Amino acid sequence: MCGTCGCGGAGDSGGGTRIAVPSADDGAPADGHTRDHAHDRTDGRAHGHDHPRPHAHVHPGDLDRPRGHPYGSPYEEDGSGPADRTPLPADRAFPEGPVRPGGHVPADTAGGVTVSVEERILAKNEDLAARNRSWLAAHGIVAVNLMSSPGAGKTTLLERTIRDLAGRRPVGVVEGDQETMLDADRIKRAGSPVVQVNTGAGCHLDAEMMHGALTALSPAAGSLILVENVGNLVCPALFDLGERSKVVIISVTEGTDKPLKYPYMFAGADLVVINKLDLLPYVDFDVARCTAYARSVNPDVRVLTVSATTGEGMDLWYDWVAGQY
Ligand SMILES: Nc1nc2c(ncn2[C@@H]2O[C@H](COP(=O)(O)OP(=O)(O)OP(=O)(O)O)[C@@H](O)[C@H]2O)c(=O)[nH]1
Ligand SMILES: [Zn+2]
Ligand SMILES: [Zn+2]
Repeated sequence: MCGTCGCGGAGDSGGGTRIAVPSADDGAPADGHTRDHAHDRTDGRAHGHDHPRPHAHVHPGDLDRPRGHPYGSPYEEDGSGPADRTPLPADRAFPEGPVRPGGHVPADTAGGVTVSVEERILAKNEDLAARNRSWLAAHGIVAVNLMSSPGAGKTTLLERTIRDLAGRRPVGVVEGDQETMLDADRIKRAGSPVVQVNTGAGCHLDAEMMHGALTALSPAAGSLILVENVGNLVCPALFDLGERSKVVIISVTEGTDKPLKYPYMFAGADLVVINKLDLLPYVDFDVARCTAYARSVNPDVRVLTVSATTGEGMDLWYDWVAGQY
């Protein structure tokens, strides 16, 4: 369970995370069940145990891990990745590294230094995110983290983006959801390689999950990696994944005031996409005011208006993506 936001199965400790690739039966009915091989956590080892009350803990191996080579990853010692920038061979895949030996110690006593659990979890996440970021940069891969409340239209926007960008550049998708392969199945049907990260009770993706997903995806140099975070306007804002950019999607059915009510999410965004523009005539939503609210917490943020179902405004989104390279 994550000591930072209180959710289970994510962050530094506890079980529950599964990383899986949709099965080969392309176009199979989306039954909502996780298929193929799924692992508990990204290291492939079950790590379940109960605590009488929530507390975070660290694993000695995490503290001792050499800085230059994270947990048996595809990264090279200097974090740059293979020099030829080719996709990573499967036999160099991440999960078998020396991560997370058994046993644990309370976070606030490890090393004899008192550090708040939140600081420790976020510091560890930032370390892993930095490794993700340098590896992505070394391969010319741009990762964009899409965040929104549930149902704002992230997957719909991804489906259209995959279809519209087909042939222009390789696109891979990391799908974050608490349960099911539903979104991954949709993405696969749209034609893109996809890895599903099920966070169990967890309410956000973190840098370790991103690392596991990137390893499973093994993207080609120059790819665009679109990350669909867990539908949640709160916790994902805390966790850097090592992405190039953060995008918040808000739909016109959610209310004009969202940037004021969830300021951290909007303050950290590089782009705000206002979706479901086709529904504007039917709802009480003020685009100009919502934009002003977003800018009140993030003065320079770009704001685009789109309809992921009709395609209106999507060209501006593609222009923005192209500008990330
Ligand atoms: N009218 C309209 N409906 C949309 C638009 N984009 C998405 N939807 C609908 O909104 C609903 C939710 O869309 P999804 O793409 O699944 O939303 P999501 O953000 O991926 O949802 P979670 O993964 O659960 O967080 C679906 O019924 C979509 O068809 C849009 O631009 N206009
Ligand atoms: Zn949370
Ligand atoms: Zn979705």
